[in-house]
Amino acid sequence: MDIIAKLRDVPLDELHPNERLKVESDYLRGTLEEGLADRATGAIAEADTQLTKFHGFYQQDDRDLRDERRHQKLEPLYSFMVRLRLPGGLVTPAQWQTLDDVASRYANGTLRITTRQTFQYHGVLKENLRPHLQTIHQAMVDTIAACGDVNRNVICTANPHRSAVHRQVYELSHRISTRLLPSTRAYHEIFLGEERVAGGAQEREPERESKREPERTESEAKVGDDQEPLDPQEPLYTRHYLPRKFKVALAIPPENDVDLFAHDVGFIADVLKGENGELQGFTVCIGGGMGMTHGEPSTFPRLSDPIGYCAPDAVPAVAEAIMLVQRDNGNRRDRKLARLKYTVEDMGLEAFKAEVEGHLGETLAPAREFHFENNGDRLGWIQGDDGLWHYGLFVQNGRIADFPDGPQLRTGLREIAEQHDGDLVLTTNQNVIITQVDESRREAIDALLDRHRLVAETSPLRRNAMACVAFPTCGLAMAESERYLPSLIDKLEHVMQQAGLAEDAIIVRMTGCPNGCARPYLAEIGFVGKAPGHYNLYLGGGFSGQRLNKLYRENINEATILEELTPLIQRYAAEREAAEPFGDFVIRTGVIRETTAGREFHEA
Ligand code: SRM
Ligand code: SF4
Repeated sequence: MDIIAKLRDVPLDELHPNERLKVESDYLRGTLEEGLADRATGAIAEADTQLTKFHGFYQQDDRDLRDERRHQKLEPLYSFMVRLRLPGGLVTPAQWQTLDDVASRYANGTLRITTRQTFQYHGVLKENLRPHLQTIHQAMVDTIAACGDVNRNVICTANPHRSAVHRQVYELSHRISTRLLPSTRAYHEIFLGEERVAGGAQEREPERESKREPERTESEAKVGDDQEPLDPQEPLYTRHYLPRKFKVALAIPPENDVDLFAHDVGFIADVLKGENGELQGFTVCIGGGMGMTHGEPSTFPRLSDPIGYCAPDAVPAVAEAIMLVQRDNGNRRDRKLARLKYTVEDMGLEAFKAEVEGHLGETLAPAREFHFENNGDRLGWIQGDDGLWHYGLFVQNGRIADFPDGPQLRTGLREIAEQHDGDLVLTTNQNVIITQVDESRREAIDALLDRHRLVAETSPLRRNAMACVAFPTCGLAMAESERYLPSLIDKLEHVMQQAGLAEDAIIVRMTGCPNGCARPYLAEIGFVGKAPGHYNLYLGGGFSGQRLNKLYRENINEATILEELTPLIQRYAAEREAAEPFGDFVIRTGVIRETTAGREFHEA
């Protein structure tokens, strides 16, 4: 039964309050026009703060200044975080320059690469929102559906220029993203000044899709195209939209840079072995997700399960069918239990799959085997199939800024974008790849990297570490993350060095709360904020993102973290088997029990 039929007789009051907000928002318009015009406050109406997410931005306030401003009887220092929709993370050099300009003109002077392969801006004042969105629109970039209860930025194994298969997979990320966009014109009307037409939904601007987003193919006709739409203004989502966010990833083995199993939907490329490799199809996985709530065992991270296999051309339709099953079956009463992973747990994998196949009108072929080797990025120079070179540049925690006495990342990358005509590609490990460098130009790029100190001597430990944003902008942070992890890594590097492991990699990830934005439950060593200066320590994730970790110590400070980890790292150095990753070692030696299913995550 579809969502409209399902909810016809359910009073909105019985659902989560956000459900009423969506339904009564006039397709995501709310009172945003009025709120933006109100100069008496830096904020917008409370209800509208939920709607802006669907348009790609969040109201925040500077948490470092919260108390001081309260004492001064001032309203919090409101500003907005703006997140781009950038499927596959590709930015042309011209776009890079615009996006960089915007960081100074309308935001806090930095760009932040996110764990979903896009940019975020922080500190955008209300009056700068429209100019910000209008400027990036000129560069063919938008923020539509970057947050909210819709399909989010679609991520894929980085760098379409590496091989023909990478290109095909990248194009699919665009096709999924385009196909699953909401139809409402609210964004265009409110932020870009488009006139509202009767009904409020219309065809998307063709010009915006022609340059970056491949056309829909015949076989991509929408599910139910031949039927009367449930809701003519919002045919796919209806005015109810989804119960919760929805995330899609595509990976090309043996690389699992996207952490394929962490997302609601994952497509694993099946590539025919051979000189040039040929894309055969995709194994389809559903039901991944990271977020949980401390002290609520009904919430847990979960890895996705394979449900079948499909041809490359069928991928967008399969993603849509999965989204429709989630739309109609996801929990709309409790947002903590509303993600697809819980719908899968409630319905059972087979029943969920059967509904997907019902939408598709055909059964999925059996899932095929796949093999992942790592979930990091390939940093430094690598050569693509066409002979061009690509440079993977490490960006600590994704923050592109000019650091005093450190790398001049903004200036350096800006200069590269000005002088080089290849694309720049963001990765889901918060790094950037300078692509399509001809052999003859490598020296020039190396010189720029050197001049701006972009390539510091970093340990494998640091290069494989990742932190979420947390303080001062994230309203949900319980502890520091991006601002703290580098100094903890300094200390852990020392421990690694003392143990003779200076050249070894262990996947370390930190988040400021249990929501899991840096996918910490996949780390070999995961830190999850509990309170200021205190973290839960998780151990035993897989080196290729294939296994969840488990709680080892709760609510510990830095001194205890080092006390706990030092002997374990020393023991790892002394007792590990050849090429045994740290996560496997702690399980083999009984330090921690293996987590084999998300619902068992909390079991000791
Ligand atoms: Fe996230 C909420 C930052 C990737 C799970 N996330 C937030 C918010 C918007 C806080 C809020 O709701 O007020 C954070 C804004 C912080 C700030 O100041 O910028 C935030 N999430 C991020 C980013 C920027 C982390 C980063 O350091 O890169 C990532 C942006 C991704 C993007 O470009 O779209 C980010 N968030 C993730 C991921 C990783 C992923 O998707 O691969 C996850 C775990 C995967 C998953 O979804 O299960 C993730 N974020 C969450 C959750 C928990 C969701 C859940 O259903 O369990 C929240 C809280 C919520 O939605 O209620 C959240
Ligand atoms: Fe904020 Fe928590 Fe996400 Fe970190 S994990 S960015 S603290 S919501």
